[in-house]
Amino acid sequence: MVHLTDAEKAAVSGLWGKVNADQVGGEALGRLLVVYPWTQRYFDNFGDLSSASAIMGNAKVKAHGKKVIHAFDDGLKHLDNLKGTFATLSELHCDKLHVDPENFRLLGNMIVIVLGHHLGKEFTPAAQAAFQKVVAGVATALAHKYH
Ligand code: HEG
Repeated sequence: MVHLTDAEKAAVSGLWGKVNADQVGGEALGRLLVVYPWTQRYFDNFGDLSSASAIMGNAKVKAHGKKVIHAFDDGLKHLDNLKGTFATLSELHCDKLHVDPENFRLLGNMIVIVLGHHLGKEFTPAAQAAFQKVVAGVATALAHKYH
């Protein structure tokens, strides 16, 4: 459960509207695969992941990042019911994909880093704090069915 103040909710949706979400998704997933290379094990059908530039330019990484960020975007619209919103995806990642839930936290932090990069000065400490709550809430919701 995440508790954002009204001001935090406004900051999150306002800033989210200023970024290219598809691009944020691709870059965040790409950075995850670069910085934590063991996460590549889940994407062995993605082709060339042999270097940072190969990963960041990989069309399958971009396409999958887009898919992931669309689900994340849906979560932003349901901040008061993240568990319900991610119930099916949690089951999929746990039962079928066997993704270690720690990776949800790692990806969430990558999303924050990419937002900081895209938004520059507008990504104030208060805005970052609000987004950290969101990514933590999404990670917890995705991990929910693991217990
Ligand atoms: Mg996951 C599939 C969302 C983190 C590995 N992920 C998917 C799909 C969605 C999604 C919407 C497609 C589901 C479908 O086809 O029905 N993923 C999603 C979110 C987040 C996340 C919202 C976190 C914010 N995923 C995540 C992480 C990993 C991972 C951290 C692994 C490190 N996801 C993964 C894999 C697939 C999906 C391996 C299947 C890819 C495929 O073969 O198409």
